[in-house]
Amino acid sequence: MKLIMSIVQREDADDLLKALTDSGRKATLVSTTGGFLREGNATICVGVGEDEVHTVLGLIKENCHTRTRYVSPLAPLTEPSEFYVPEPVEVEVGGATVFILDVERYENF
Ligand code: 2BA
Repeated sequence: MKLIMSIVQREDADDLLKALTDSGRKATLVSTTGGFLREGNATICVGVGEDEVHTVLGLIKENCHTRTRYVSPLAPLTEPSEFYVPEPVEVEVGGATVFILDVERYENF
């Protein structure tokens, strides 16, 4: 068995959860925050058999989209802050960051 942990944007989480549950799979949504942007994102955990990994990855790809965010960098410590005009930096986020872990044991009481 594998645990698929998929970090996705909040905007895509509902569609992905619906696709997973419509396909008869169980899923858990955990509200998370990205370390770089410090924006809310969503981590969706799905426990599946090894033969289902490919299908679940397909659902993730179909439902999670790449988006552009603009981040204002912090003033560098070496420059006096009154002369520093931050230029927003373009950052491309997503579709999804996926970790696939081996499950040693699974119980569902
Ligand atoms: P964040 O950490 O908020 O990162 C959002 C986006 O900012 C990233 O998109 C990436 O394009 C950019 N980014 C991240 N760190 C950067 C850095 N040090 N310098 C420049 N740009 C940077 P994604 O790569 O699609 O990641 C989306 C979210 O997935 C991340 O949100 C984080 O929550 C998670 N994530 C990505 N890679 C991860 C990893 N190796 N381990 C744990 N979580 C990860």
